[in-house]
Amino acid sequence: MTGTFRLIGLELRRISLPLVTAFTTSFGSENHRDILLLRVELERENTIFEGWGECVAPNDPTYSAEYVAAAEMVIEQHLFARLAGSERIAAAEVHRLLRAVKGHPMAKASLEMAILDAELRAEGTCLATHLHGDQPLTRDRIPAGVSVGIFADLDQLLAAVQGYVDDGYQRIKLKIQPGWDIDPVREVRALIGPELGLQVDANTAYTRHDAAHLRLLDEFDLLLIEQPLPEDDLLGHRDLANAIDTPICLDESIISVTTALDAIDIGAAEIINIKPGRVGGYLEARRIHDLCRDRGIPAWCGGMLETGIGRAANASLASLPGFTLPGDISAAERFYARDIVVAPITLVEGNVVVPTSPGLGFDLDQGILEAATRSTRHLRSESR
Ligand code: OSB
Ligand code: MG
Repeated sequence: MTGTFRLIGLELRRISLPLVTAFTTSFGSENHRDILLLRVELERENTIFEGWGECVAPNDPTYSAEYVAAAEMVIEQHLFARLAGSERIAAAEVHRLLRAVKGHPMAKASLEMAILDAELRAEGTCLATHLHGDQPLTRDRIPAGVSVGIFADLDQLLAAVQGYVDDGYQRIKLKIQPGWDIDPVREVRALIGPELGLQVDANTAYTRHDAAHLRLLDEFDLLLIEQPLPEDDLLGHRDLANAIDTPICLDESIISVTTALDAIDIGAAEIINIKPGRVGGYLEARRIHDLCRDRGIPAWCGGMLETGIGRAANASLASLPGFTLPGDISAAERFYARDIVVAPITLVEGNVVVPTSPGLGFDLDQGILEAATRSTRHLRSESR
């Protein structure tokens, strides 16, 4: 990356998008998303470069402590000034520049993302190429997986799963919780047959005392069980990994390359779900990818109901070779009737095409974006 950028402006834009169907997990249900988008303006030699980022912080603090209103506030009150005050800015520096502020990885990731988008657009490089570094790109498409929420009854679940199978998804992930686990998994396995990849995600809904119950899942040949126990219970996950055959995959517990290393070392993470927002950005996500690859730990790219901005970036990240399992990378229409980008991600024979255009790999549909916008705020660097 050549030249020196300065961060001179930031737009904080809140949009509202309805979900095509309510999405229910063990921690709650939502039927619309209130999303924070960022637009940065970087200046280099009197030219302005624009970049967009998406903050994946959800409406409520129920997946982790972060939520959209707090993310907007911490960016405005604490994060922006630390970047705007820097003589030169680069996406690769954002993690370090923001380290003094504890937590808020999703807010930090969205800033890094917007700056990365601007840099890559300025250089004419796509995110997949950038993330690969010296390594050659080995795939231009990645297998699509879908995350299926909890339903009021089994018939509705089976109808939804059948629809996704018909769409061509290559693996199905079912959300589970106590009272919605063994039977739904049995029925779905019977519906989809023995070949299609099937996995479950508990979003921390079980306890250390549930090992005997979770062992009942072993007969369904699942790819993995994701985050059965609370995020701080690494030893509980290790013990569970020893008690059941289904591989343990961590999501919420993995907040950095350090936690990933510890979880792998003690045997708490047999597989890792890598989500850029949860770990503070795409660059930390790549470091965790590299670690998993070096340690022979299967990894896959998670999702947070992203719009076309984050969905394009995730598809680019997921093209790295260490993502050996299908991710939660679905067509935009799985969540949104009308995405905010010009060419929403679709499925091509059960795959998602890796974006190749400069930046994160999307173009915004300005009309849709304006119609979805609920508020905008502008911050400017004080030295300008
Ligand atoms: O735990 O993976 C999760 C969505 C929101 C918050 C947490 C999770 C999820 C999903 C959906 O499972 C993933 C997606 O398809 O975007
Ligand atoms: Mg999860």
